Amino acid sequence: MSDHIQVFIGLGSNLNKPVEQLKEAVATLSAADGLKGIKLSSFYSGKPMGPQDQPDYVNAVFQMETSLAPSPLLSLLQKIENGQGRIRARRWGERTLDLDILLYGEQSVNLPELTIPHIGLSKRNFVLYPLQEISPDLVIPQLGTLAELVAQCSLAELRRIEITSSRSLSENRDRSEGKPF
Ligand code: A4P
Ligand code: MG
Repeated sequence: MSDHIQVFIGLGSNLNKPVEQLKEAVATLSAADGLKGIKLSSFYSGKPMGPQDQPDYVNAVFQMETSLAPSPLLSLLQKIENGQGRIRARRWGERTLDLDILLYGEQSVNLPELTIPHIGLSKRNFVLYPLQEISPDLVIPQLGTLAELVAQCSLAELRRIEITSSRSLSENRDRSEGKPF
């Protein structure tokens, strides 16, 4: 892939078998044109941020390389969300799949439809802890080091629920003929 940019995609689900939703999204992302999987965090389960009358969430972070510009990448993620039955009902409400662009290289993006770094990144344990697992030395544009942000963010009830391999996905892919999972 030419002109790779390193991106971190946040994945979240709390409907219709969340672990399966995340696995399906990882497979779709890995196979998409213009994206290449590098490292996937473990899956984490946690209480919902926002309305409490919804199921617990499963979250993960996927480090990828992309040749897509930020807006086309967002469009692709929204297409994948819709493909997995995403319905937008209420803000911070339940969803089969949420895909957020957490970081896009070292760039800051401020467009009407897209803010990078993702606006909630600095305060969300379900983003910071998976990020720390796969890329502990990250420095986040405008926000400082990941280590500082993690130190200020409680783990609360976040727990790791499924250990996924942190080997590079391309190694996995070599072993499984193009299918990382
Ligand atoms: N948008 C702007 N910047 C970005 C970005 N960097 N990545 C815009 C992705 N989208 C971005 O998002 C609304 C709009 O944000 C998009 O149309 C896009 O143009 P949405 O996914 O349609 O709606 P939403 O997700 O309900 O709103 P919001 O404010 O993005 O919510 P979040 O931040 O996604 O949070 N609790 C736990 N434990 N775990 C979770 O994952 N997720 C949410 C939703 C609530 N509670 C949660 C979790
Ligand atoms: Mg979202």
